[in-house]
Amino acid sequence: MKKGRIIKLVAGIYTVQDDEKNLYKIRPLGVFRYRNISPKVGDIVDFDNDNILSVYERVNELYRPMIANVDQVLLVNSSKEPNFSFLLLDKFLAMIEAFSIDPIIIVTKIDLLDEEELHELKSQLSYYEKYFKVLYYSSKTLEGVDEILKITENKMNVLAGQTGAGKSSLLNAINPELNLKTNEISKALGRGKHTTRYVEIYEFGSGFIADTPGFSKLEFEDFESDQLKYYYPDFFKFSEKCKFNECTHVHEPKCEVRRLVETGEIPRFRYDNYVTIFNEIKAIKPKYRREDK
Ligand SMILES: Nc1nc2c(ncn2[C@@H]2O[C@H](COP(=O)(O)OP(=O)(O)OP(=O)(O)O)[C@@H](O)[C@H]2O)c(=O)[nH]1
Ligand SMILES: [Mg+2]
Ligand SMILES: [Zn+2]
Repeated sequence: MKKGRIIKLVAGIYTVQDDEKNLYKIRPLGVFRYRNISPKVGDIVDFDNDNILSVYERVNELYRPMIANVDQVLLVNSSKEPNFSFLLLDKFLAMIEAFSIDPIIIVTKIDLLDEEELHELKSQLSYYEKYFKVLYYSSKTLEGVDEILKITENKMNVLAGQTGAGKSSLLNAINPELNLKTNEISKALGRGKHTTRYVEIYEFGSGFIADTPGFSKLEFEDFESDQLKYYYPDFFKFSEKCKFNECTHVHEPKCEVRRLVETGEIPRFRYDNYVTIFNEIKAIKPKYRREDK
C-alpha cells in the first residue's frame, strides 16, 4: 500500500502522485460508490497499483472547482482589460472567506497601467492590506513574480478570478512547460454544470496550483444575506460594538460598522458594495439556490 495525492481526474480515472513523484492512473474501489465517497483532486489517499483504497480526512473542500485540502486561493484581478472592479473583488473575498480559506489578492496586468494609475490603485487597495496579502504582478514583464513564488511555496494553491483576468497566463509565465490555453479556455469550460469535469493541479515551485475556468458572473447561491457579515473580517472585528447581536450593518440602529464608515475608518465604497451584495443575495429566490452541492 502506498500513500499519495490525487493530482488529476479525467473521466473517472484518477492520477495519484506519491512522495517520489511517481504517477499512477487508478480508479477508486467500487465499494466507494455505495458508501458515497467520491475522491477529489487534492485528496490524500492510500492506494495500490489498481485502486484508491481510502481517502484521508479533508481539511476543507471547494466544489467549483472540486478540489480538496486547499491552503489558499490566489484571487486574480486584472488592473485593466477588464478594468479593476472592487465589487467583484469584494464578492470573491466574501466567497473565499465563506469556505474558511485564506485569500491572497493578486493584481495582474500592471504593465497596462501608467505610473499614476498604478499609484492610485495601490492607494485604494491599501485598506485591504490590513486584512489580506496584496501582490502586484505582470505576466508580460514578470514584475512581482518572486513574491508569487514565495507565497505559493509548499502550499496547495487555487487560482480564482474573473474570466480574462490572467490566471492561466500567470501560470504559463512562471511555468512555461505547462503551456495552458489562454483567452479561450473559458469558452470550453465556462458553461457550468454540463461541461466536462476536468480538474488538474500542477506542481508549482515546491507546491501545487490549480488553474480554474473563470467566472463571468458570481452568484451566492449557497448562503443567506444575513450570513454575509461573517465573511467580512474588517466588519466582523467591530461587530461586537453594534447594538444588536445579529446586526447585518444594513438598517439596524446604533451600528458600529456604519459609524466607522462615517468616520472614514471603513471606506465607503467597501461598505456600499457590501450593501449591494447583501441585496443581491436577498433577491435570489430560494428555489434557484443550488441543491447539487
Ligand atoms: N498586458 C498583459 N496582458 C495579460 C497579462 N496577463 C494576461 N494577459 C492577457 O489577458 C488575456 C486573458 O488571459 P488568460 O490568462 O487567458 O485569463 P484567464 O483568467 O485564464 O481567463 P479564463 O480562463 O477565461 O478564466 C490574454 O489575452 C492574455 O494575453 C498581463 O500581465 N499583461
Ligand atoms: Mg484560464
Ligand atoms: Zn452593525
